[in-house]
Parts: sequence; C-alpha cells; structure tokens
Amino acid sequence: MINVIGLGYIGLPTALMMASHGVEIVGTDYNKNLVKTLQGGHTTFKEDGLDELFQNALKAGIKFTTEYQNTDTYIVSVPTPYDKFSKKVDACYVVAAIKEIMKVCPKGATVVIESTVSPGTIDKFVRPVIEENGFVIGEDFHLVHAPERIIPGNMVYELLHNNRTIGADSKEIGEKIKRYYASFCQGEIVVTDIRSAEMTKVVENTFRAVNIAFANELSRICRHDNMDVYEIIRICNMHPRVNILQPGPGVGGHCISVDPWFLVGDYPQLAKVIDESMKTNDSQPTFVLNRIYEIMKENGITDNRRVGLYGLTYKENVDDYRESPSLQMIEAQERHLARPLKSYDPFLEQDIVVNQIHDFNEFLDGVDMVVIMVKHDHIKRNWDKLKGKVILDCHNICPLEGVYHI
Ligand code: SAJ
Repeated sequence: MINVIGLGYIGLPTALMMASHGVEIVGTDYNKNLVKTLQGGHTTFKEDGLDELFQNALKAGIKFTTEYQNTDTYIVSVPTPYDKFSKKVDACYVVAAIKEIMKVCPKGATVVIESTVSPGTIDKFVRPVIEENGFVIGEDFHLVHAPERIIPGNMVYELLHNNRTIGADSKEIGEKIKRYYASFCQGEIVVTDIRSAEMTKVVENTFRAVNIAFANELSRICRHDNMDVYEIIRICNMHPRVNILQPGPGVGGHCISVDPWFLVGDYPQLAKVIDESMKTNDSQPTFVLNRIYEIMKENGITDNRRVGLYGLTYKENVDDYRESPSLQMIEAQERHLARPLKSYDPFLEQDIVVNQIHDFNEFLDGVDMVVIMVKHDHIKRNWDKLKGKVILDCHNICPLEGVYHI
C-alpha cells in the first residue's frame, strides 16, 4: 500500500492514477474539508479527465483520510513555496510531512518526495531531520525524489505519457519505486541520484521561464519600433533549431513563476540570466498596465471603470489563479487608482477580487475596452459579442479588426 501525503493539484491525480492501475492507495491530507469533499465523492478542482479518473479510483478502492498510515511506501506531494526575500525554497511542509511519517512508519519504509525542491534541499533539510529521529538512511529509512512534471490543463494525459525522473540513493530502491510509476506511466523513467533529480526539475521550469522572458523582451523591443513580434517569432520558429515561446501578460502559476527563483536564491552570483529573466516576467503585468493607459488615452477612455480584464486565472482553461498576471496587475493598479478595473473569468464562480463580474454579458455591458488576459476557449466562441469594443489582446488570438497587442 502507498500512502500519498498531500491531495492537491499533483498528489490527487497521482493517487487516483496509481489506484486506477491496481496499486492500493490511501490519500492523506491535513485539510479536513478537502478530505470530506473527496470522501463525499467529489473532486476539488477542474481538470480534463479528472472526474472519470476519480470514479475509476473509487471503484478500485482508494481511501481518503486526515491520518498518516503505517505502510512501507509514502509519496509526499505538499507545497514548496519560496521565501520572497531570500528567494530560497521553503521546505517546511515537506519536513513537517516527514516528521509525521516517522511517527507511524515501520523500519525500512521508503519516502518519495514529489514536491519540487531546489538542488541540495533534501541533503540540507530532510536528511538531518530523519537522522535526528534515530533513523539510519539507507537502512531503516529510504529517500527518493520523483519530481512531478505534469502541466495543469493536460494533467491526466501527461501523467500517462510524460517521461519521468527518479532520484534515489541506491539503484535498488530507485528501481523498486520505478515499478510503481511504471504501473501507469507509458513514458521513459530514468533513475538517477537525488541531487540530479532535484536539479533537473528546477532547470526544466527555468528553461521555460527564460524562454518566455526572451519572448516578453522581444515584444517590448518590437513595440518600441512598431514591429509585429508574433510574425517575427513565427518566422524565426520556422528555423529548425529555434523555438521561441510566446509573449504574454506575465507568468503565473506555482511553478514557472517560482522555481527559477530557487536558483537565484541559492546562486545569486552565478544565476544572472535567470535573475534578469524573472524580473522581466514579473514586470510584464506593469508593462501591460501601461499599455492599457496608452490605449485608453488614444481612444478617449478616461474612466478606468469602463475597462475590463477578461481572465483572472494564471492561464487558459484552468481554475487556478495562484500568482496570476491579472491579480498582479490589479494589485499594481490599485496602488495608483482608487477604482479597480472590472474583471470576469468563466472558470471562477467565487469572488476573488473586487469589481469581479460573474455574468459575461453584464461584464461586457459595463465596459468600452476589454483586455484579453487569458486565452480561455470560452472567449474564442464569443468574438461576436466583442464587436465594437476597444480590445487589447495579450495573446494574439482575436480575429477582429483593429485589435491592439502588447
Ligand atoms: N506562458 C507564456 N508564454 C508561453 C507559455 C506560457 O507567457 O509561451 C505563461 C502562461 O500563460 C502561464 C505561465 O507562463 O502564466 C506558466 O504556464 P505554463 O503552461 O508554461 O506552465 P505551468 O506552470 O502550468 O506548468 C509548468 C510545466 N513545466 C514545463 O513545461 C517545463 C509543467 O510541466 C510542470 O509540471 C509544472 O510547471 C510544475 O508543476 O512544475
């Protein structure tokens, strides 16, 4: 039996996937309401294919509880935030989970950490705690790092098909854990050491952050001299060895906007490109805000209550709004103006900001200018309704005439 600790965006789909493929799973989370919801037969967030997977896992006998289980294998999938000042990873939740596991686990248990951590975190923060508790690592307690790699919006597919990395102290333990993941994963599973596994995960997300920052910087250069950044990137990407990502209103979510900071925090003198890239991405919402003011002026819009942000989530077709560019922009704008912009998001039923409108038609009625912050499929079905509005399209998706870009 495997006890999956942390039933959030990664832990839940992983637990469901393993259970659906014949592994006995108990999922544990300290959040009583979340566990209650799962026990009541409901998932806690929206994701393609998740509900079906959930039903399969229930049929296969998955259990949910707030209690840690006595078993020989654990998968830890708890948040790893970063400290905004030091830029370093905060491993407190991982360490807390390990401490709880040690209270109940038998000798020889294996603990797989899926949460993203910066290179050296397991050596610095996890091993000492285990040793202080009288366990000998490699004999009566085994550590594995198997960083998740799935992308929100396509999690179920990617869980099945992505290649994976497993870092372990010994080949034997690495291979044992590989067999569990191989129960469902059709990709290649590489076994390496723990520090390499830690580093590869952070590097993958850093590569994407730097690439997006490059695209964002290009958009500023092109704006400065009135060139079409999308056309330029499209043509450059026709070169067989060029693959530039797309500029946007900023980088949100809990991965690409966070993980690269770990390297800046740990190697401030060495991680120069990464540092600058993160600053570029972080300043993109303010860049877009200035663009909004510019376009308002050009169109004689003087009342910012007549401007509406379409999309509050951190990216398209998900209901996750952590670190979202829209929220960053609203925060920046509130510092200057007393009247926050209107906003609307088809994926969010609950209120997360002031002036959030919950009906699309009512949102449109109240504004002269629409800023497309998120490229939800919903907007692509509604171009007709945007006719006659001033539009700032931060993703170059709107087919209407006279649309502004970043
Ligand atoms: N974005 C752009 N331009 C682009 C692509 C994305 O501005 O061309 C923005 C998005 O709008 C969003 C942010 O970047 O605000 C991040 O979105 P994303 O779709 O690039 O990535 P995440 O954060 O949802 O998921 C990433 C993935 N990592 C990589 O692709 C290397 C995923 O595979 C990881 O599992 C995940 O981080 C994670 O949990 O670490």
